[in-house]
Amino acid sequence: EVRRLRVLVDMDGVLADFEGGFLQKFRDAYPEEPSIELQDRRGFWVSAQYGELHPDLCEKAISIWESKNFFIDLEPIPGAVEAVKEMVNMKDTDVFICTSPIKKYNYCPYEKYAWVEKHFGKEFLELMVLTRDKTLVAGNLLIDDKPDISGVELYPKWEHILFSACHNMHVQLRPPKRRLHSWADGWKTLLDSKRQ
Ligand code: BVP
Repeated sequence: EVRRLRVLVDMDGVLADFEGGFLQKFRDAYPEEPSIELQDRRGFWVSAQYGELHPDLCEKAISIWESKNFFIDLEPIPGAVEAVKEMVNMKDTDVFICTSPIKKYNYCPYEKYAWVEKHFGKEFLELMVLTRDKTLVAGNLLIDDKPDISGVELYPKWEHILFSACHNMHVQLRPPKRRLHSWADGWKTLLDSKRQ
């Protein structure tokens, strides 16, 4: 008898380059406004840090990811597509793509599906889990760039692995919390550490 390993993989910041796509489209839309270099990003919420720069910039930032084609145009994170394609073919391994859509639903949920079809193929649409509360989803691992993941379930089934991103580089992890530094980091070893 083999216990299968279930891996939940986040989309924005882990598969799709939300930060890079945002910065490029923000600068194109608001060339006269100041912006934040990726190396200077701090905190998960882009809108919060832009709002600290100037109060008007919070809603200008939000207007970027609420626009049509923002999510579909995101570039893949280096190595992500190759890694996840390999992961789904691994023995005794189930993979799901677990992502929180924004509340303005006009484009985001549709474009998240379209993005997965574009970069992975139709079969991967089967793996999509869209939820605003990831604590409800049961899995052994959740690979996600958001440092604090909470919801109504106080004891989520998964171990959260923090995927490194520009905004979380300086976050000090509370042991025994672990990081995956990139898709070139040892993700197979990480998976093996959870198998029994
Ligand atoms: O769809 C993304 C964009 C949005 O939150 C979602 C994060 O999803 P997960 O990566 O957790 O699955 N988002 C929203 C804001 C501000 C809203 Br006001 C933000 O600053 N950053 C951000 O990613």
